[in-house]
Amino acid sequence: MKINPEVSKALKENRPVVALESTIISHGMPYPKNVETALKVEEVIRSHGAVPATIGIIDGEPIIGMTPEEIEQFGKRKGVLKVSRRDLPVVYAKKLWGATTVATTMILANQAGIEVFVTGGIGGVHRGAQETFDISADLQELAKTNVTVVCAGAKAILDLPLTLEYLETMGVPVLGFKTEELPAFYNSHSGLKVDYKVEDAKEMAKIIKAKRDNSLVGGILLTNPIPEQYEMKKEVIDNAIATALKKMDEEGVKGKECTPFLLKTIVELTGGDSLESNIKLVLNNAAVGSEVAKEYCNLK
Ligand code: PSU
Ligand code: MN
Repeated sequence: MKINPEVSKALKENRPVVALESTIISHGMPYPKNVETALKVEEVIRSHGAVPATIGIIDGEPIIGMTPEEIEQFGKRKGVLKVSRRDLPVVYAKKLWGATTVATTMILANQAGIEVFVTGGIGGVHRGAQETFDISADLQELAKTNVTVVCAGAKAILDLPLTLEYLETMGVPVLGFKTEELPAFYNSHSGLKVDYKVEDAKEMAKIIKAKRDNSLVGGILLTNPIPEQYEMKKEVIDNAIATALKKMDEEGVKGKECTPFLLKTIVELTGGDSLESNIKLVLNNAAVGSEVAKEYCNLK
């Protein structure tokens, strides 16, 4: 893998590094907002004294800490594959371009020695998974890879109660940053409880350290609610999700296309409002993730 010199220097000196995924750029948001957001997220991380490492695969080589030019390429280039765990060997061998999902970003971050990863939302158990078996590989990865993922919960395109059950079975701690409620991505209320509330970044760092010190293999999910002023109205977003799910069914969209299709359709249906909320929550997660990474370095 190719580790950006700034990133490897920070890792050697025990300074905070925050990993970022690239599927959110290539498949999660439209151009050019995807690139603008990816660069802004990096800026927020820097402003908190941490080093960003956006992760992706170029010509079969994992890149840990992309340049702005590379991020631009992931934002607009056609044919960048959405790469989850099962795709990795093929993408490496065939020397393809691959955008990393939460699962794959965790794998590569872990191999590079980065322990904190910030994104918008994770994949989960899809609605109707009882029949389709559509459960994101992100959940299995959280069970086995030592990376803390900071996100705004999982969005209601998924079955949130089943996602929580799955994570419990897999032994993944699901924590709420200053909240007891699982945030629902576009708004902070899901009506579901997280396992534990975390008071601040320092406490979160202690939890990560306790997991590592006691050889408890696997990730941690830190959910961080979208700031109130950027929330979407529940009925607006619920309607958009319902319409998007119906459209997905009618058009026969399946497998790895589901999440990108739903995200794109919801942006269209809300006239771009959902995209604005999505951007704001990622920036907010970047701030929290950076603080957690900093506190964790202080403990190490
Ligand atoms: N949720 C979002 N935005 C995203 C994704 C999820 O709000 O961009 C992406 C992430 O990369 C996540 C992936 O890992 O979708 C999950 O896809 P799947 O359900 O196919 O595993
Ligand atoms: Mn899936």
